[in-house]
Amino acid sequence: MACAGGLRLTRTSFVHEKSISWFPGHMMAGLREMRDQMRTVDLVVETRDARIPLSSINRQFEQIVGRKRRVVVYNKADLAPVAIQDAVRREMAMRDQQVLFTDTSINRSVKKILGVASEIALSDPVKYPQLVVMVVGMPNVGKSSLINALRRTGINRGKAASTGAKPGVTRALSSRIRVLDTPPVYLVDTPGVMIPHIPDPVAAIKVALTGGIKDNIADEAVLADYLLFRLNRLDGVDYCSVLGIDAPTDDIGELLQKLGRKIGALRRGGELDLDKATQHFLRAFRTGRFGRLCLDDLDPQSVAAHFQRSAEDLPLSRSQQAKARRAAHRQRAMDRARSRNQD
Ligand SMILES: Nc1nc2c(ncn2[C@@H]2O[C@H](COP(=O)(O)OP(=O)(O)O)[C@@H](O)[C@H]2O)c(=O)[nH]1
Ligand SMILES: [Mg+2]
Repeated sequence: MACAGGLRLTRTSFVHEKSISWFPGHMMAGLREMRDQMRTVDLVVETRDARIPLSSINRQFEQIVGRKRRVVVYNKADLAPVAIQDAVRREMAMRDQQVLFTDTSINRSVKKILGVASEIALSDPVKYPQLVVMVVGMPNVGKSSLINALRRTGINRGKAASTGAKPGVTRALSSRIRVLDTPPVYLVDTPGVMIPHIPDPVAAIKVALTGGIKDNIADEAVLADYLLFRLNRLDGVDYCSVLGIDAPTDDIGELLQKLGRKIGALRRGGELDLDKATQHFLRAFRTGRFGRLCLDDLDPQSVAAHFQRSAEDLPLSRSQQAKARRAAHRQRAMDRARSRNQD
């Protein structure tokens, strides 16, 4: 139970049918370019979000990476419970994935990646006069921050890749960025790539909650509703104290009313601004104010079910890709119309 006060949970499951699609042209182009450049790459760093160890896996990278060496980096480890690390390591090792956990603000944690890269480079200096590492992952997992952190740690140099709190900051592959002198290691930054169609709508909600999907594409009311559902099922999360409300609830309408009053979110005329309350609630989660949280279930059955489901979701055919592109095009047109109306 989340807060003191004996909340009786009214919901036992979260049902949401509609998945979120966000696959703009720069992702398609980025994916193509990654595939083209893969020939010259020696190691792939596949970056995921430690708060959603399963939902931040994008199977499209499997096809691109092929048999190249890969290390999986779970970034933003500072926002996820330390206790999940063993389970994630174990489950991924069963699937032949070597896993590291990082927080880009801590040199010691990113240094482990340089360790893996140097080991490969030093194992065969003739084959690897310089080692090229490509950093891939979903939007906003921290790829560019990781590259900057590696450069800071490896050669004590400043930022080379631009970063941002919103997804979609990096839109094209970067040129090679030096991160280590001996042995010489270079990194390539890439744009974040979403799964064109996420088969599980709740997984899409989790990606959006952790900031992987552009704001106006996901329905924030649904994100907030799921967040509350999840918080109520996590032990030891006292969201009432964090938000300054008196009692827990399983009703998102009630929570937003209370929160809106608490933070004084009012429209002109005195009416409660529930959109503002929603954004406040989502921001509290995204900035880690509810403590370290993981949104995926990591017991062996749930992990197996996740991999099973994504294996059944076959790669997109050409016509599906075209459909995803058209959907993204329509979405952009709608976004433009919406922002014109707001002006
Ligand atoms: N808490 C936390 N935030 C991070 C970490 N790494 C990156 N970020 C933040 O996540 C956001 C996205 O980072 P960015 O590097 O642009 O992600 P990219 O889209 O994958 O290149 C930025 O606001 C970063 O400051 C981390 O290890 N911990
Ligand atoms: Mg980036």
